[in-house]
Amino acid sequence: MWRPRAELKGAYDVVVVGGGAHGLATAYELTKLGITNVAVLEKSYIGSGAAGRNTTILRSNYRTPEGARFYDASLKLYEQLAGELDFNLLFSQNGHLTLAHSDRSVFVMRERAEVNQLLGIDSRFIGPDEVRALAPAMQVHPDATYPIIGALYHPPGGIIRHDAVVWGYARAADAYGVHMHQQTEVTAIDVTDGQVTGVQTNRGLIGAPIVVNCTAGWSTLITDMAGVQTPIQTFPLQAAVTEPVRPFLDTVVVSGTLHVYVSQTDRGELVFGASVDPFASYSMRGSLDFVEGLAGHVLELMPPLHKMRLLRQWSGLCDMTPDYSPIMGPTPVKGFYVDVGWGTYGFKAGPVSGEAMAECIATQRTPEIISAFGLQRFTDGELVGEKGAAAVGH
Ligand code: PYC
Repeated sequence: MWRPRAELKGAYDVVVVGGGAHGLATAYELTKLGITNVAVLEKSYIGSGAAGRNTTILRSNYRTPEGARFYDASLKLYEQLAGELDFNLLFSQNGHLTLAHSDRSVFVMRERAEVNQLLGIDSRFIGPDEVRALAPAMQVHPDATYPIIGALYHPPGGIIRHDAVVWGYARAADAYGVHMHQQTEVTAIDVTDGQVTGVQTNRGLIGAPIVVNCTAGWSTLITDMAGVQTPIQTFPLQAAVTEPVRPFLDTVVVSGTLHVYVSQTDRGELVFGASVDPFASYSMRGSLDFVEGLAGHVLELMPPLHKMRLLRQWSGLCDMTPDYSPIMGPTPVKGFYVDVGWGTYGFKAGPVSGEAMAECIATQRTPEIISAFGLQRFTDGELVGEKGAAAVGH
């Protein structure tokens, strides 16, 4: 699908650090703007980090106008991405339900629905009868321990095959001349007089006037190398998948109160996720504690699943910012750009981030759509509070 190992040149116009959805989308979008002398450096294999570990949920029903507009632009790009990349991405756009189990969550969801509707995003608050019709396997009963009293319904939400997204972008970027270097780890970033001059790697030096940090999980280690500080803490996020069963769940179901989200893949497996682990760590080991809690919460929602067997569990790393919005754009070091701090939202934003970062680099101007997400906002106190739109309480 792409050249296994392109020649590592001594210099590129742009070096992208991170071979996930964001890094590859950025490289691909750069080529569309005529910048093709680009390298993507990936310390492991393409899609081995957050891009290949997330639970593949796409949605744009965010809480802030800045966030909702941004993620909606991404969703719209995802809708036509399979055609653009000529790669089947298995996008099942069958809707997304965020359950309300309390008056307070009804309030927050109604508020989100209003923000969404003002921006033209298909999102509305629905009552228990409609929830039952959309997800008949769910226990929508007033006597349940956590009764479902409504939901935020977002019809354009859904799931997409995450590794296909990565492979599709990688193939397209490669076809336009991008060099993808797997097993190539950045060990230092060279800065002279406040300007990036290149990166040092386990395979040698690479000169570049522009370096873009598109990593997730290790983003602070890369920004530190350039001498740029970001207010990010890294937490593990665990997930699990069951054996396949006949299709019974079309929509994505999320319960913040029960700290769980569930979807069914095209192959019939149920994919579950939960909150980030309660401690900052770079560990990617799964825990029994997580599976026990997860199983209990899933069964509260869907008791008939009690005989299903888990196939596998895994975890990834999430770079959490104080306001749950990303950090994107230029930094005080000239030529060093960041596309980081995605928390649990990164995969949804791959296409729009690629477009915005490529435009930012090519024009040397920050595109309007990411202007609220600059690093400077933490100094200016202009946060973009997106915690209220988190799938579950992190
Ligand atoms: O924000 O929808 C979401 C999400 C699901 C899993 C992680 N984040």
